[in-house]
Amino acid sequence: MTIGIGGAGSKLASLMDVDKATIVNVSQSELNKTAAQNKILAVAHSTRGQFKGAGKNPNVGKTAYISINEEIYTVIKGDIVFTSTGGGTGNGITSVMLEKIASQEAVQQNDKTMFSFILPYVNRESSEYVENTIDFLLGPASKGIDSGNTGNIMLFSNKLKFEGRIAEHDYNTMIVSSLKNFMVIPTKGDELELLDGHIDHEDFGVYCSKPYFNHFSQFEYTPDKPFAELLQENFNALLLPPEETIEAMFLLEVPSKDQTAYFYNILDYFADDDVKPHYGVVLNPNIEKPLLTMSLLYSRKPKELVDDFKQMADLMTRKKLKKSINQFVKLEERKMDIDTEVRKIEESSEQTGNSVLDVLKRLKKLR
Ligand SMILES: Nc1nc2c(ncn2[C@@H]2O[C@H](COP(=O)(O)OP(=O)(O)OP(=O)(O)O)[C@@H](O)[C@H]2O)c(=O)[nH]1
Ligand SMILES: [Mg+2]
Repeated sequence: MTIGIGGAGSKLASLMDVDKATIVNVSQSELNKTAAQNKILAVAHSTRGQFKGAGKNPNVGKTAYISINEEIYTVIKGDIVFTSTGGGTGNGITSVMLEKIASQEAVQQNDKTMFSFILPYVNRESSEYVENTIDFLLGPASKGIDSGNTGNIMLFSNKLKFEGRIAEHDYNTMIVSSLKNFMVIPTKGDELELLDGHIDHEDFGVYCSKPYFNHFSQFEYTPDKPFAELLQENFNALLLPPEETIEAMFLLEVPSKDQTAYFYNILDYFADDDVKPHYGVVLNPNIEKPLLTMSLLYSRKPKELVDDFKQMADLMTRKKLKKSINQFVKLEERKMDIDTEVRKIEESSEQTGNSVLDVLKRLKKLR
């Protein structure tokens, strides 16, 4: 079963699993818009109508979590949760959920939940989405991962959506098909003639229950190119690029049995880093060229990602600060150079180790 929380999460869950998806929102009208088997309304404020969203405020989602705590916690066990990290509903509800998961002593392998996060594209999306994302990644997401109690985490990004000017529904379809290509690995192992290795449902379940980031992609395999190059060229543009691989899994489908031995090339590539992938090679007479479905697990914290987000957030804050100084200070009288003022604040924040963003928050220049 698939669970979608908030606007983006619900649309993706519904596409992934139209027959059995559960969607959660604080807004009845948003719930009405998306088809799903099971709909859960989280109550944010008892006195307010249930037709508004969280208005990009994760605290609304966090408060609303209490109303669905028991129900949702049972529903997500062993399943996949989709949520964006930028909005208020998905971020807020999932934050509390992750804190709760992190506080458990140990979660059994079968009960581990996989998470698909949809990250905003910094260059085009609002600063609230970006700030919420930074808080989410550094806080509850990190806690959840560090506890070892989550399953795989998929970091989808809206970068390609904006850069490629792709319509929302089409982009969601791309995300879902790419995830399905990975999830179908053990079923293909059942249905197609096995030529070497094997990934059964149990192996696959164990792999998915590991608390690491999962980067998967699917591409034509050719022995003509070094595998390192081929893999690099075929990273999944819907996901953030992976860091150093600690575990891997692949399914190689070949149209002809004499291509079976290709898989040794892939094992050789990983052996350099002492990674021994789980693999299966199957005969698929319906394809023309060998097809590889590859998954890489990596554990490093997405620090670069957060740094990226922070840099952009600081840049936006600098712009806001310029605007606000322009508004409130009579430049003619004080002959103040805005750039110097901004720099001063930046320098003082560097000395104290705080970002411009933090300093401004303290100065109440921001929300
Ligand atoms: N890929 C994709 N991203 C989406 C979609 N809908 C919203 N987003 C992104 O998700 C973020 C906004 O989060 P939503 O899921 O709309 O927000 P929410 O969780 O419902 O929270 P509130 O609306 O604030 O109550 C932004 O980064 C949007 O670009 C979608 O259908 N597909
Ligand atoms: Mg919403």
